[in-house]
Parts: sequence; C-alpha cells; structure tokens
Amino acid sequence: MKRAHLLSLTLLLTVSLAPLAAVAQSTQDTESPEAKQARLAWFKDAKYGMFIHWGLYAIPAGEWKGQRCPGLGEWIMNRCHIPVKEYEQLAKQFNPTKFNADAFVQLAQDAGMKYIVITSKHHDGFALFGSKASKYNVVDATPFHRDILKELAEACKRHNMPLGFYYSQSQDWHEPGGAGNDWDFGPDQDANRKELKPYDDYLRTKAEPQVKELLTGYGPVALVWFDTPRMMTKERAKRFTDIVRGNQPATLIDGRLGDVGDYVSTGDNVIPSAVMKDYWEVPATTNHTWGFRKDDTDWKSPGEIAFKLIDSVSKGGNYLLNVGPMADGIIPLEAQENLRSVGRWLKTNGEAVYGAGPSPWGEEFGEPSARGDKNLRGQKLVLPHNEWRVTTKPGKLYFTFFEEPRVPFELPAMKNTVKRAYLLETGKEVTLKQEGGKTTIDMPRPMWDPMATVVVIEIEGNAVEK
Ligand code: FHN
Repeated sequence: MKRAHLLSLTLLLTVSLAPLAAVAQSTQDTESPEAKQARLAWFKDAKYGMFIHWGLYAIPAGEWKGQRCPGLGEWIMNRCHIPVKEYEQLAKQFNPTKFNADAFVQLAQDAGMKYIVITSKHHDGFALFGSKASKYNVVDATPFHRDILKELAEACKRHNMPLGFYYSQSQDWHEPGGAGNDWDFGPDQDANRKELKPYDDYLRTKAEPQVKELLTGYGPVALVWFDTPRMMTKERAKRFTDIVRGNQPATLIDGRLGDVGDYVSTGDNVIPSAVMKDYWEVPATTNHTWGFRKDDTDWKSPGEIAFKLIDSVSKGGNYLLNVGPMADGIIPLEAQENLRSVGRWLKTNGEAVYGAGPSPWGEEFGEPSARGDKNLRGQKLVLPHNEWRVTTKPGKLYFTFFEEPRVPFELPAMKNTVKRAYLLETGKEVTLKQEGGKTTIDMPRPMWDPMATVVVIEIEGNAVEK
C-alpha cells in the first residue's frame, strides 16, 4: 500500500477512538456517500488481500479417528458431528511453535498482497485471541498461551500492512445458543422458523463482546469480515454495526453481516461475470479448502492466480486469496511458492493492478450461453473468454494477455486517439497500426511473459469514450 494511503487509513482508523454511542448512531445513519468512499479508498486501491483460515481444525486436517471426513477442513466438527466435549480437547494439542507473525506478513508482502484478514473465531467457536468473553481461546485453553492476533497485529503495524478480522457472528458450534450445532444442541429453528435456542444470549455474552474486544484491543482494524448470517435480523446485525462504528468508525464491514455492509462479498470463489455496479470482493481458495486439509494438494498455479486477480480487478473488485496454515504454524510451502511467483510478476506489472479501474468494455469476459444453459449453481451459464483482460488508469489502458495473440490484436472500439503502445515490464514499444478506423497492435512473439504480458495503451483523454 502506498504510504499516503496507509497514512490516510491510519488517520481514519485513529480518529475512531471518540466516544462512542453517539458516533455509532451518526456514522451508521448519516454518512455521506463521499465519506463512505473515503473509507473505502484504501481497499479499492489494494485489490489483492491475504485471507487466513486458522484454528483447531488444522490439527485433524480433514481426518477424524482415522477416517477421512470430506468437505472443507474448517467444517470437520460439523461434517463428522464431533461432539463439543470431544472437539474442544483439540485445544490441549494446539501448540504452533513455528508460528511467526512476521513471516505471515512477509509472505503477504512478497506475494504483492496489500491487506490481511484472519479468522479471529470461525464456526467452531474457538478464538485465536485472548478473550475475556470466552475461555475457549488460544491464550487460556492451549499450551501455546500466546495471543496470535496480538502478535499478528503488531507485525502488521511494523510492516504497514492493514489487518482485518474474520468473525463468525451467527454460527458457533461450541455454544448451546450459537447457530449451527444440531448434533449436540438440536435444530436452530422449527418448521415455522421459530427460534429454538438462546441465540440472543449467545450473541450478547460471546459474539458481541468478542467483536468489541477485537475493536478495542488490537489497534486499527481495517475491516471486519462477518460470515454466514443465520437468523441475523436487521436489529441483531445493527448491534454489530454499532459496535464496529462506535469503536472504529473507519473500519469496513464486509457483505455478510446480515445487513448492508460497506461492499459486496460475492460467493466463495465466485468472480462475477461482468463489471458490478457496487464495489465487491471475492473470497477465494488456493486449493479447495480454507482450513488446512492434509489431502488437499490441488493448488492453483501462479498463472491461475494471476488470471483470477486481474479478472477481478477488470470487473471492479478485490481478490482475497486464502491460505490455511498447518497446526505447527507453517503455511504449506507449495502455496507459499505459488503466491511468491505471482508476487514477482506483480513487482514489475503491479501498475496494471493496484489502484486500477475496471474494463470500459466487457466483451472480453465471455458470452451468455445461446442455449440458455445453467451452470452447476443453477445460474445462467456464461461461457467465459479468458484470453485477455483490460484495466484502466487515467489516460492508460492495461491490456493483459494470458494467451499469445496469433494475429494482430484489434483494440475494442473507442473514440479516443491512441498515442502509444508498449510492454509494461520493459517499456519496449509495441507496433501500433491505425487503419480504416481500426487500431491493431502487433505483439512481439513469443510473448514476453508466457504467464501474462501487459501492453500499456496510452490514449488521449482520461477515460475511454465509446
Ligand atoms: O462456512 C464458511 C467457510 O468455512 C469459509 O469461512 C468461507 C469463506 O468465505 N465462508 C463460509 C462459507 O461461505
């Protein structure tokens, strides 16, 4: 993150320690669109963040009592219906002696990621920070006794890295009042959606106090990433918004609280098929799970990651890419290597990503199935085209090619005069031809970087006119 942006974020976040009930009311209800955009500015520039899913589930790593338990690693307690009394024993084994907060932040920096979001408490109810609201936390319940979030917050501060906290506000499988644990505590609701658990007790005695602890004990919180809003009425969601706004007014709230957040959170690994009106972020996996599973070694390649990142930026969003540290505190080395490869690419091509705007066109994204087919989620199928994407800055268009154009590449139609074309990485001119109202570029072959090559097109005027 550029220093100026970091300063404005710090400033925004520090102003936040003002007296709070009143602020909560006013920020929530009266914030102007401009003020909201100012809070979002660092996030929109950042584009690429590191998600970290880490907790007790890293110990069983997808296997319970010698049996493979299919599904997401962090869902093992639910998928295998592990009783609370058994699952919580894992805390006694949680001793990640190889954990080094600076190494996490260093990896994010090497990868070119501009913010970090870590699970402070996932659905299993275990907190990765010292909490007075529940002893089921890393400091009180494990032999490790160290406050992982505190160490990470300090490391982030040392490296100027914005830090946000994931918090599972509704699901808490450890608590009788939390949503989601029907194997120990029965269903959350009956057939008429009548609530059957002391859900508000859980919210008031654990979830709300813990969110407050995060907002008051861990320095500036860049964002809170709520998730799976079950039974989250507007009134309940507002209680969380008030805690966040009341303690740190600049902190962003994701799109999964249960009421409007500061930006849209898309589905897991779901990059929209076109530019969206509102600003958005996609949470994404590097393999197929969030929490570590020893049997999931199907890592996304650097090329796939680079494509998804630029695809996201060209559609006006952020790419929040997950790593799942192992029980000893180490992030799987294959994931580290792939992230660092993308980071090296970003070192010379980052201008096309950070702070860049979306595509002025959209034809490059693909086309809806003419037969009206649906995808596996039952949505309208869009047949994607993945050859190239374009991102923008005033007076500049960044065409990123993921496949080598075999013929001169025709730029999409625009009224602007095209002034110049060159490779972003080397500055070398790219042959430009303008004939009969068409502009083509002739990329040198073989492509400079076979993974992704960026050609910068300089145009008259700030933005594309169509
Ligand atoms: O259930 C969670 C899942 O474990 C993971 O945390 C993802 C990340 O976006 N969110 C939920 C499913 O959407």
